[in-house]
Amino acid sequence: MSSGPFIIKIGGSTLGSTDTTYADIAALAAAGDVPVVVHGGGAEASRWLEAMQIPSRFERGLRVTDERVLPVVVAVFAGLVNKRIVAAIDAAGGRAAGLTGADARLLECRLADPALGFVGEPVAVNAAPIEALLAAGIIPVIGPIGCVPGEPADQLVNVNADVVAGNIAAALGARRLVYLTDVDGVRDAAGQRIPVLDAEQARALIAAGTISGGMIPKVESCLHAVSLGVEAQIVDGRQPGALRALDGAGTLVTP
Ligand code: X2W
Repeated sequence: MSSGPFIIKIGGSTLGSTDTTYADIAALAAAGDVPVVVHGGGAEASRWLEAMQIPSRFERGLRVTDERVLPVVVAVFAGLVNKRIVAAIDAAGGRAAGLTGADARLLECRLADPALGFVGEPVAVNAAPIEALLAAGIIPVIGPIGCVPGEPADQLVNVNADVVAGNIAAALGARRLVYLTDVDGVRDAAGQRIPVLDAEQARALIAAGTISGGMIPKVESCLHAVSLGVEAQIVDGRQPGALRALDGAGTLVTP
């Protein structure tokens, strides 16, 4: 098992609810558990796009990001959502600072698929900005924007936040990766929560369509991380104290 940081992914649909996530993150940092936060904000982006009369379209859980969508998702993820989380952790007694994958080329990407537009698929993680913040005792809060290196400027791209979290956990040699989401874990075909899910069973459930939509990138990112020795778990972030009661909660993914 790795001994590195604790990656906590906060999903858009659990953002802004009255849970205890931010206080728990501040407490983890105070206890020396080295939290690194990765956030989404897909629901918030969809609200802003709707207000601007730009329709949202997803393929296999990924937002089709054309030249009208891109500036909105950059503004919402790197700006509004990121700063709200930083402010909430600060108010809970932690010290947090925001980054995205475009800062110091933290997350270098290539274009995932021409049909998806400006959607990035990570190819490299440059962990230096995260390590610099951690060395200063600051909690990094990372938004799901990546960069495709180029001239005259790197191309900003939209990256699924679950994929960002998995790649950062793998690159940092994280101890633990927890996805806080708005369901109580991965469900089987009968709708029952699966407490422990191994790679073979996960792949079969994806192939059968039982694991679908936004759960696919979560489970695939967990499988990637666990293959590198990270402990990965998907839990219900709406529960107060979710980060303090991880044993037996949600779905633990195993190799
Ligand atoms: C996502 C990034 C945000 C995200 C999007 O635009 O919705 C892609 O799909 P949640 O809250 O974790 O769903 N990007 C490419 O993943 O947010």
